[in-house]
Amino acid sequence: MDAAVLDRMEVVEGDITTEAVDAIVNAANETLLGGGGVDGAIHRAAGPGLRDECAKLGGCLPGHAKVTGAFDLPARWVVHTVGPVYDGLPPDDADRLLGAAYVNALLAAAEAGARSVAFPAISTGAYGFPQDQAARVAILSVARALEKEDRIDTVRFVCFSEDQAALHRAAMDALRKLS
Ligand code: AR6
Repeated sequence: MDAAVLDRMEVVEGDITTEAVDAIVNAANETLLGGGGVDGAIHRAAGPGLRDECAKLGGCLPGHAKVTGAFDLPARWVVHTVGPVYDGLPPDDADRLLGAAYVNALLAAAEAGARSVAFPAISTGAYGFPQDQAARVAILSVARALEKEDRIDTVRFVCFSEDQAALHRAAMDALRKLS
């Protein structure tokens, strides 16, 4: 791992709907028609135009990502991805699908023209992914993707609690020690 990659990643605690980055990532469901958690918060803050655009996308499979405008949000784009539902999956499959959600969201953002991207902790709410395991997958998969993706300058992990932020920082520290 190239340590310079970690300098392009930061962890903050906050509400992702207020992030003035180029693209925010939404932890959506396969319908892309809205829901609770961060998905609900993003749709409420973006306004009804977001649901109208999402309705034209034909849904999204777990691990994949689709881009829309951001309407009333401060960001320019919303990248909708779908994480895995943790229960019932072998842990390796869950990790692989969660990693794919992060990487494909990052690539979709880069493809749209974003240079800064903010992620919530995908799958760690309604989809039941253990917080520590999800933080390790998030940090490792994004770091590996950034090594190959120079269109993205910065990735911000917007955590919704102090504990979640601490787990993401610990995962960053563990990677830094390996680099
Ligand atoms: N900013 C940042 N993080 C947030 C915010 C916010 N405003 N609100 C919640 N979180 P979840 P999932 C955190 O359940 O597990 C939806 O109904 C939250 O604390 O939003 O991927 C979708 O429609 C948690 O750590 O997403 C799907 O049906 C994290 O965001 C389903 O939930 C993710 O929790 C997706 O489940």
